Amino acid sequence: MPTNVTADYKKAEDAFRKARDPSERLECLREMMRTIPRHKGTEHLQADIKSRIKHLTAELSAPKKGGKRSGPSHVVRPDGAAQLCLLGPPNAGKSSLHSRLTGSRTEIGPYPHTTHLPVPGMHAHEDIHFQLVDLPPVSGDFMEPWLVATLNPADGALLVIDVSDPECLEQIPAIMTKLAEKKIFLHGHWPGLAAEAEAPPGADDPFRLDLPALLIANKSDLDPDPEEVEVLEELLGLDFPALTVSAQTGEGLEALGPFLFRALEIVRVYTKSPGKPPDSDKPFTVRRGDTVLDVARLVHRDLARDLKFARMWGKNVFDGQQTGPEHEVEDGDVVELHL
Ligand SMILES: Nc1nc2c(ncn2[C@@H]2O[C@H](COP(=O)(O)OP(=O)(O)O)[C@@H](O)[C@H]2O)c(=O)[nH]1
Ligand SMILES: [Mg+2]
Repeated sequence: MPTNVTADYKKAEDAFRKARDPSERLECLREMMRTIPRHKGTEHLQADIKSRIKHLTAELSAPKKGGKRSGPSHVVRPDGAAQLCLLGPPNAGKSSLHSRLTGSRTEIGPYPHTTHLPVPGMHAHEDIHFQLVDLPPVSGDFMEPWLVATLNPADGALLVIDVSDPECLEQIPAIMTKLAEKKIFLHGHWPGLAAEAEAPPGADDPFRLDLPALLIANKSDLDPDPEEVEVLEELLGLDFPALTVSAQTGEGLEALGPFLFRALEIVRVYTKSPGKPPDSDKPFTVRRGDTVLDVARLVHRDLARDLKFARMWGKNVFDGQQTGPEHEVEDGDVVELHL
């Protein structure tokens, strides 16, 4: 990134990095375009911003089919505790996994390229859900141009391979190269398992996307060697955490929810109204390090603005303890917000 940009531009860029909602991201891009200093050193960046505005605008104004669809077609609004995208070569079993894990009816076929659009679905883990997005395959030859916009809001990637197919040794590096051409980089550094893999380099480029990835070695029913995935990772030089599963038999799939919960450091918080029992069936989810104020923001924007203090019940507080907005929440905390 050019160094001689203004404070206003930097502010817009920071907001862009943090924004997850597609329309919010578009707003930020417009602000970046408005505030970027116009000189030779920023020409590349200006062009990049312009093309992203164009694409995102097109996505957000996608035509409504039969008057039913109201959102964008290729950008899936994040929902649940986290959003994970299924990446991988054709026929690896992405759609089969998606269908088994979320109960979706995404198209499954013994021939490649059955899936044409992102398909969201919710995977239940205890009392929360993870949003899994089924995607068309990526290969060395082809990647849907809109995939970049789709991957942007994701919290992580599930890289699915067919362990019984030796071709995955060529497919994985080809996929990584294809993604890198679009500034998308997969790494094994999940926040909750930070010590186990190398961290991605701190990026200056606002459009670079570093996504933590979990390798899903699918079709274990066809290749029952439990060491296979370790051998593959060794050969590929990958340090991603891995799960060996079978979408067909269901073997290994029960480990996904607990993995995501731990790796993404999900924290569940239950809200309550004064004098009433907590809403124990539907927690709000934040991440380790997040505060009472972050919870308030999820409940309602205005609430965050007017929040004075909270009363809390949980592991690190005594029953009914009064805490400030900056108090860090723990998994299982009950919070009563006071304005
Ligand atoms: N034996 C076996 N076959 C599978 C498994 N998962 C998927 N398949 C088959 O592999 C083919 C491709 O599956 P699909 O889910 O469409 O793959 P995608 O292209 O990655 O979405 C289909 O014929 C599936 O029935 C598995 O775990 N074991
Ligand atoms: Mg598919």
